[in-house]
Amino acid sequence: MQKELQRILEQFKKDEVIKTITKLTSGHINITYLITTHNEQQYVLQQINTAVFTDVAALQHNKVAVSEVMQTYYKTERLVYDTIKYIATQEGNYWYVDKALNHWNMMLYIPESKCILRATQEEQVYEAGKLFAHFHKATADLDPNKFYEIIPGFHDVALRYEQLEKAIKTGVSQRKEIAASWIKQAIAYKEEMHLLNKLKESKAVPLRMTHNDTKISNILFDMEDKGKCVIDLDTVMPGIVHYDFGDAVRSICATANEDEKELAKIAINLTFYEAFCKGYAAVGAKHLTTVEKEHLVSGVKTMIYIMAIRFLTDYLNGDVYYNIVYKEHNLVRAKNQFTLLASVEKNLLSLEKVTQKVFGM
Ligand code: GN1
Ligand code: MG
Repeated sequence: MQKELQRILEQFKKDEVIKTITKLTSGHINITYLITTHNEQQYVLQQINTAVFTDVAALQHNKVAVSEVMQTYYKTERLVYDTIKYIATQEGNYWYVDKALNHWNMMLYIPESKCILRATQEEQVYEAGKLFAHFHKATADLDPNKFYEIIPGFHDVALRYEQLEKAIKTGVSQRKEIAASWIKQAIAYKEEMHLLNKLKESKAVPLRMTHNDTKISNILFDMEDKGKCVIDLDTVMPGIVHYDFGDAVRSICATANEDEKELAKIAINLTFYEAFCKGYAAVGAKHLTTVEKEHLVSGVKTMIYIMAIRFLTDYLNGDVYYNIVYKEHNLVRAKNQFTLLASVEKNLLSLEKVTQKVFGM
C-alpha cells in the first residue's frame, strides 16, 4: 500500500517521501488518506469514487475554482479562515489516473483542526452558520452557468419524486407493504414540496453556487471550537441557497441522528435553529434576496422531504445506493426524516418568527 501511495504522491510532489499513512474514515464516498512525509509535510490524498462522480475533470474544475475564489475572498475580507488547497500534478492537472484507472486528487492537510460529527453546543451551530454564509458570500459573484452540474438533479425534488414513483412501481413488493403508510405521507406532501422548484424554474430565486452537503462534519473547527474551514467541495455546483440552508438545518439542528430509531427522540431543536440563523446573519445576509429569505423555512422542509424520499426510494429498491448496516436501515432513516418533517410542520410559526427576526424581514 505504501509503495503504491508513494508512486501516486510523486505525481503531485516529486521529491516527497512518505513517512506515515492514516486512513481518514469520516466520508462515505471516497477513500481518503492523511499522508505525512519525511519533510514533515502533511497531505490529504484521496481516491475519487468514480461510480458517484463520473466526470472527474468537471468535478475537479468546480472544486479548484471555488477553492480559489474562497482564498481570494478571505484575503480581501482579511478573514483568517482556511480553505482547501488542491495540488496539481507535474503535468498541471488537479487529478491523476493510475494504471488501474483509479482517479486521485491531493490537498494540503489543515493542521490544528478537528471534525465534529454531531453538534452539541449552540456555539458550534452558530459557527456553522457563519462558515456556510461565508461560502455563499465568497461565491456570490460567480456565474453558476460556468460550472458543471456534478450530479444532475441532485436536489431536484421533481426528479427525486419521479424516482420514488418508479420505486413504488418496480420496487420489492413486500417492502411496499411494510412502508405503505410512509409512501402515503410522501404522496400527501407532494404539492407543497414542489414550491421551491417552481421558484427556481421561474427564476424568482437566483441560481447560485451551492455546497450541497452542509453537514457539521464538513466544517473543520479549531481547538477552541471556532469554525476554521469549509471542506468537501465534491458536490459544489449550481443550485439555490435553500439546498444548503435546508440541509444544514436538517442535519445540524435535529435532536437526533438521521438513523435514530426511536421516533419520540426526533424533533427540530429550536435553540440550535436560532443559533444557525444568527451565525449566518452575523456574516451579513446581503447576498440574499428578499424572496430567498422569505423561503428559508421552505428550504428546511424541502430538504428534509428530499432526504425522506431518497431513503424511502432506496428502501423500496432493495438498498442499492446508500450503505446500510442492517436490513431496515433505509426505512428507519426515511421514518426518521418524516418525523423530523412533522416536527418542523408543528413548529412552523416559531421557525418563521425566528427567521424573520434574525434576518430582519
Ligand atoms: C450522502 O455520504 P455522505 O454522508 O457524504 C449523500 C448526501 C446525503 C447524506 C445523508 C453524494 O452523503 O446527499 O445528505 O448521504 N451524498 C451523496 O447521510 O449522495
Ligand atoms: Mg460529501
